[in-house]
Amino acid sequence: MTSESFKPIVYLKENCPFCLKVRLFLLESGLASEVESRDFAAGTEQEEAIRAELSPHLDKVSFPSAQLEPGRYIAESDDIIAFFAAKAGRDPTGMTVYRNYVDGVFAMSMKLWKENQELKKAASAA
Ligand SMILES: N[C@@H](CCC(=O)N[C@@H](CS)C(=O)NCC(=O)O)C(=O)O
Repeated sequence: MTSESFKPIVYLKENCPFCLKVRLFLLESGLASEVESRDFAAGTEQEEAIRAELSPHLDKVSFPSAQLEPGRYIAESDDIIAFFAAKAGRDPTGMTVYRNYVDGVFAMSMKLWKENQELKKAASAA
């Protein structure tokens, strides 16, 4: 397959907050139809197959991941979004739904997760 005919692929885990960030960006930017989305649920055969595909190309498999060009894989939600935004000349900070999610529910869930980790650490040290 040539780079010209290649459709970029995103690998998205169901219910993953980082994957939802990428999903929202692709939908709101209108780029969803230009990207193939390989969605999977945790603990399925699909997940195993996707991990087997990604692991030779990434230092550490995490989701979301993407194959931007044939054989060029990355795995960081912000890097994936930055790639597609630059390619399409779109500014994610101007997208209402995306920004509301990133600054609202997503930021809050990250904050609560960190607080929870710290509390667990403090509780186990006490
Ligand atoms: N900084 C990463 C974090 C991604 C992340 O932690 N994703 C979780 C799923 S929600 C993950 O891949 N966990 C490890 C795994 O499933 O193997 C990003 O923004 O993409």
